Amino acid sequence: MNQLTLDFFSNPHPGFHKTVTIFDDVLVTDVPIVEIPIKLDTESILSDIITNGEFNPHVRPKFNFEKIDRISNWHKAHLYQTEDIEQYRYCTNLSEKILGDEVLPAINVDQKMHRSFIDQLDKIGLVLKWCHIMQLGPGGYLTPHRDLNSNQHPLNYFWIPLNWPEGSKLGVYPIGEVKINLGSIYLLNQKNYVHSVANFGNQNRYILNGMFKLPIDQKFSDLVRNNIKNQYQ
Ligand SMILES: O=C(O)CCC(=O)C(=O)O
Ligand SMILES: [Fe+2]
Repeated sequence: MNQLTLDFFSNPHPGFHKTVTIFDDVLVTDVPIVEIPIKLDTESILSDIITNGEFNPHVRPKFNFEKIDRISNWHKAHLYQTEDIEQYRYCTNLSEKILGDEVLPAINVDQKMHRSFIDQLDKIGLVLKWCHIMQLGPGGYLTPHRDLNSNQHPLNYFWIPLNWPEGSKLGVYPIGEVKINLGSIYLLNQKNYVHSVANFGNQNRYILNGMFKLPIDQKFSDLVRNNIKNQYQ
């Protein structure tokens, strides 16, 4: 584990004390993370994916200007990709395309795979735009970072734990370590708040992350609003 990540998880955080304005377009609301408890069957999602998914290690643990690795023991598989997403970000043939310095693994646009997750989302009126599964192995970590991007809906980014073996951690500044409940969807404002994950245990940890197609269903939007109120007001 690198020192920055160790410090992030061992030092106290100040807590989030700002007054929150909840917008009508609820995913524009600027809070660090919101838990949406909805009782997803994570076991069936995980077993479905583990049998179908093909994991690729991240090719660049460190960028040229950095002195320390930002990533360790972190692997990903593309799970779902709608055709309307910017094609340039991904490639269909690993050896063919290189974007910047990063080689991105093949995408799977087969919507028949991974039915468990897609069907469960369907029941609550949600449709995927894209989705990855992330495997974080023993000793793995992502150094505290923000994911700078042009997403106008900072809460349109889901992070869903599929298992949570002992020693797994998610931290978001300024809240600190997040208590994880399997079955919940976490909307993570990865754009505006520094966050980090680590695996201090000895088993693989799996999460799904991605974006929903907008606009989201009215019922889900109300659910998000209520949970922001409960968690921040
Ligand atoms: O938990 C993970 O594997 C990824 C966490 C993260 O940094 C992100 O989703 O932006
Ligand atoms: Fe991130």
